[in-house]
Amino acid sequence: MTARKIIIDTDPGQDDAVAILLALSSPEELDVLGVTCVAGNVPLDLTTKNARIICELAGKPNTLVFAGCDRPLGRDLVTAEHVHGKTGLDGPDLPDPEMPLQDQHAVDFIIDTLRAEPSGTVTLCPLGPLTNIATAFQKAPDIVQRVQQIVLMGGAYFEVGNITPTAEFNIYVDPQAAEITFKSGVDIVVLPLDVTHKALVTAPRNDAFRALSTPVGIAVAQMTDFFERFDKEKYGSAGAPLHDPCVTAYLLRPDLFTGRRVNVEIETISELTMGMTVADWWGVTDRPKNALFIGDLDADGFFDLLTERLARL
Ligand SMILES: [Ca+2]
Repeated sequence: MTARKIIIDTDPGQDDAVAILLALSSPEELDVLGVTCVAGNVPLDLTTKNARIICELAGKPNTLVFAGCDRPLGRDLVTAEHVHGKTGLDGPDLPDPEMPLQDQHAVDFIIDTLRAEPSGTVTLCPLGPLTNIATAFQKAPDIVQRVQQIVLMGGAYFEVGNITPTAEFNIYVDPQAAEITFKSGVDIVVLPLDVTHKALVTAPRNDAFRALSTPVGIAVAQMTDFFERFDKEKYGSAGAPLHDPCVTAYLLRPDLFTGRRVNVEIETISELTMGMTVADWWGVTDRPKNALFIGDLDADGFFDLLTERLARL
């Protein structure tokens, strides 16, 4: 089996960090061609720094990390320090990165890679606002049909919103980019809040990370400890939802997830519901089905996979 080629597009973020660690721990299955950073949870200068901190934590300093778009296509940047802390990676005390940021712009890396690799062999894995992806599609429309699949964290339907009453953060930050992506015709798998809110880091699950007693295991436990404070106050839930690692876990073990092929449209006009992912879960329209919208996962299987793989780093 050859490893599946992926580009991780990300705004780290503690949960992005765990998603990246899971990918880098699984080289037999996933070939991380590059990590492209975008402004989102925190501004771009911090997401590019955090991505490199995580690659070094994973012992993979040769990973290619690129800086992308520093603001959404048509709106002011909204960030989420209230969730992720001032640095975006609050929790563990990790050293500043020594590995370089690549000179090339993330959008050009995405374009060049999709043109250079055989058509249909590169999967895009967005974990933040979709600005880099949409910009690449607009700048080089020829690459759209070359994308194997987009597997993204974003949106919500039954769980509605986490940044507004109706919108999930990644989609809300750049709804125009989300609309371009969802209308692109690429095969899309969506990991929305409906499933990520079932991937909860309970105390025993976090103890399992800590018990790895490795720098990675301890850092992940510290990150989720920090992240958890916000969610427990807000939702009273049993622990922090690990949103972005659902994307990597889906690539490794799609059998852990269930969903439904539906039409998903993005609200880009109404300020009241801006960035809402309008998913036709019940099939009440004849709009074309453009996404596999995931609704459930085997949470124990997910955490077993995560713990087993993180132990490899
Ligand atoms: Ca993210």
